[in-house]
Amino acid sequence: MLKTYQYKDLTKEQIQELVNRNTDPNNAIQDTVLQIINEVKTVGDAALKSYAKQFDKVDLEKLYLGQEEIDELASTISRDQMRALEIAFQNIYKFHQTQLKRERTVETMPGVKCWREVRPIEKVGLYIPGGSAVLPSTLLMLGIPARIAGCREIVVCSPPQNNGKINGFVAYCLKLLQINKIYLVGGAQAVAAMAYGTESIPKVNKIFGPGNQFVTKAKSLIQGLTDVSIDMPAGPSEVLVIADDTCNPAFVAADLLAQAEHGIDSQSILVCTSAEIAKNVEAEVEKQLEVLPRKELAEKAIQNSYFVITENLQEAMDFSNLYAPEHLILETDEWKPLINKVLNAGSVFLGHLTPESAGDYASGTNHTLPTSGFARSYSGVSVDSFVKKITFQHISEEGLQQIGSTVEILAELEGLQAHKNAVSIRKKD
Ligand code: HSO
Ligand code: ZN
Repeated sequence: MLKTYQYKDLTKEQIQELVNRNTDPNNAIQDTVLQIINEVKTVGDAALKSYAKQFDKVDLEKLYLGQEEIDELASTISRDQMRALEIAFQNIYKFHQTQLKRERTVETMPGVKCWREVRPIEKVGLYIPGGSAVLPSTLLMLGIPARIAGCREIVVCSPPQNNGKINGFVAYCLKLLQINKIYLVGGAQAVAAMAYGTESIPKVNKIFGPGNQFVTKAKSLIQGLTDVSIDMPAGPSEVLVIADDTCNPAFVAADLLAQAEHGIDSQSILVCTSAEIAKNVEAEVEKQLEVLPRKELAEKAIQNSYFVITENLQEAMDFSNLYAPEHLILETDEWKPLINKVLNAGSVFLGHLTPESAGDYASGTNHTLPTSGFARSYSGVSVDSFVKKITFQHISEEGLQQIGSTVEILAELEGLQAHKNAVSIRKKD
């Protein structure tokens, strides 16, 4: 069922093809999304209501739920579920809290002091998907670093259920985050609304969150069209597992399927140093797949996935670094020496007892990560994503003496006389 390649038989071009995962090569989605963006920009709330009718099959009188409605929905979930969300909240909070560090002031020359100060991005927009699976965990992964950063306004958009509400788990997460409003808007129209602002929905400075291909396309388009930035281009979710003969094939199969059940365009790659183990993993995949409620989705994603057999772990790492996976799981006893060899990956899971699911929900790390090869150049979401770092400097009299002639000479060689004067006039004073 699964395509299997021998690493040593692959040419450079074939490897390139295997690691390439552009899901919209012909920009097929772009036209629709541009139309939606334009409609929201010009018509505002009325356009959002008509999209809710068209896509979410619901007539909305108002485009948000307030504190009372959120409280009521949150109270419908069980004690155990509340407790699990609270533990996840605490662990994610603990891990992210350490990311806010004050840097020291550097005196580059006597009297020339430079430093950076951290300031929150004032208004942020969080998109919480609600398509084939509602992901309250994503609200925690975005809301917690936004709170720690100190963002003044946190706008949350999520598509409404067809009763015009949101699910109780999302509502409970809003309460944990002390956010008292949620906008009932999904898809590309939510991104457009937060980028331009409408009568109901505030315009923000930066938009975060995963979504389907329409949401992702809208995020990259508004980045070019407006002054609003985005967290990262994020495509369908993916995992790459590296396994050797110390692995438990049933664990490996479970991890591949956990990824596959996200959606038909997800990818689960196994890079294995033993063809025999790979066969066992494949048998386990088939067995475990049979009883999954989301079997149909997972099966399609598995068809879109493949195995690579390598001679050793070094080759496996070489392939992984070329692929640059969103999630990398190292299911080998030898995971420690591999850490330094990881060059491109969003988030890494070490050893046999560290499933990706732990990081998806509750261990503390963020699950909003670069996909589609963007792990070559982007980091996952963290508190850093919600702040700016502003540089400051102060030059004293001594400092001006120290640095003055250097600046004057450099200004002169660039032919910028006014730059030189800005120093000379002070030196004379
Ligand atoms: N694996 C997804 C996150 C997620 N999984 C949410 C379950 N819920 C992207 O990292
Ligand atoms: Zn997941």
